[in-house]
Formats: sequence, C-alpha cells, structure tokens
Amino acid sequence: MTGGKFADSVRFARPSSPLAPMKIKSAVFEVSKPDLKSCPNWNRPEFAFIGRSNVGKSSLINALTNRNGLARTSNTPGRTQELNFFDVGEPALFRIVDMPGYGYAKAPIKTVQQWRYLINDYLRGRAVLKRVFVLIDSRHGIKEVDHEIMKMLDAAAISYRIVLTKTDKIKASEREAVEADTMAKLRKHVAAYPELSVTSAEKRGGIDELRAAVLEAVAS
Ligand SMILES: Nc1nc2c(ncn2[C@@H]2O[C@H](COP(=O)(O)OP(=O)(O)OP(=O)(O)O)[C@@H](O)[C@H]2O)c(=O)[nH]1
Ligand SMILES: [Mg+2]
Repeated sequence: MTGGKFADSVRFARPSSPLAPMKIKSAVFEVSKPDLKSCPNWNRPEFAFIGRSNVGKSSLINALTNRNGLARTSNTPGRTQELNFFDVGEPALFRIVDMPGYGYAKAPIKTVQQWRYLINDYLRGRAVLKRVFVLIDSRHGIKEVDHEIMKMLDAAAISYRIVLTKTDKIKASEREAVEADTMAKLRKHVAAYPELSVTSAEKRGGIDELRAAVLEAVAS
C-alpha cells in the first residue's frame, strides 16, 4: 500500500495487528445522473458496482463504507434507477458508482432498455472507470445475462472482479459449489480477476477483504 495522498485519505486501522481491517474514512453521496453525457467531467478514478436487480449492490456499498443508508436499498427490484456517485476519502480520492440492475424481467420493456443503454454507455464510455465489481447472487450463480455483461467487459478490456453476494442465505455446501462453478466460469473471461470475493452485506462476511481489494485497486 502506498503512502502520501492515499494514506491521508483513508485510515488504516492497524494499531496492533497487520490483519486489522482498513477503514474508509469518509463517503458522501455526490450526484445522480440518468445518462453518460450528463456525468460530470471528473478526473478521479471510479469503481462501479453492477449486477442483476436486487443482487445487493446498494447494500454492499453501504457495508463497504460503513454507512447504512448511504445508498438506497429495497426489497423491490429496480430501486436504483440512475448512476449514483459517491465520493470517497478525505480529501476525496475516488468514487464509487452504484448502478441500476440489469435483467429485471418484471420492469416495463422500455425501462429495461433504458437501463441497459445506460449501463452499456457508462461501462464502455467512461474514461475514468478503473475497475468494475460484478455482483452475483450466491443462490443463483452466473446467469446468461451476467455472462453477456462479462463478455462486453472483456471486449472493452475493462478489468472486473466477481463478487458473490448474500452468502448468509445458503448452506456452506451450497456455497462451496457456487464458488467452484463461478471460478470455473470466470477463468474463461480474459478481463476477469482470477479470484472471487465472497460476501454477505447482512452478516458483514467478506466485507473487510472486499474493501481491501477496492483500496488496493485505488492505489494500483
Ligand atoms: N440476507 C441478505 N439480504 C441482503 C444482502 N444484501 C442485500 N440484501 C437484501 O436484498 C434486497 C436488495 O438489496 P439492494 O442492495 O437494494 O439490491 P440492489 O442490487 O441495489 O437492487 P436494485 O437497485 O433494485 O438493482 C434488500 O432487501 C436487501 O436487504 C445480504 O447480504 N444478505
Ligand atoms: Mg440498488
């Protein structure tokens, strides 16, 4: 991990143990935008969280930043409808972007198309996008619609990391099976990071490790 500006912006809570979790000192909502062209022309790196509707994107952002209610969550799929930008660090060093979900079959076709265009435009056209976190519900594994997004990221040479979510909802044996299946699938994708993050926002499982992965990507 580097020092200087980076070390000033995030607090490393390592008083006694090198394994103590790194913390994010500050995270604030900045702005919501409905399309790529209205996104501000910022120069800080961005880290986007994408995945199917209801996979737990907003909940995971709240867990990572230790800020309940920072990103709005809901039982009803389709809660996040625009690109939501959160400024992280003090002074601000990078942005986290919460995105609408894809693959929500019950939403009106026009709405689904709009989200799809927004996601594709943003992922392919955002110069400051540094890494994408692709969330996969651990109960379902990688579906065709996830596979399509992963292929698009491969083609655009955007590096991404797969994150399994909601692991508190499955048994340990099911978790092992979905981890193995997901690893086998992601090895076929050139832009996918060859490791999995396994998380539960609800029980805080894997959150410290994922936060470390985000902060390492920021510092890289
Ligand atoms: N049990 C459990 N529930 C979770 C977890 N993460 C999210 N949820 C629940 O799943 C639902 C959807 O979570 P969100 O964070 O709103 O999901 P999202 O991907 O942002 O959804 P959209 O914005 O609608 O695409 C909410 O009811 C959350 O409380 C988790 O780790 N465990
Ligand atoms: Mg959301």
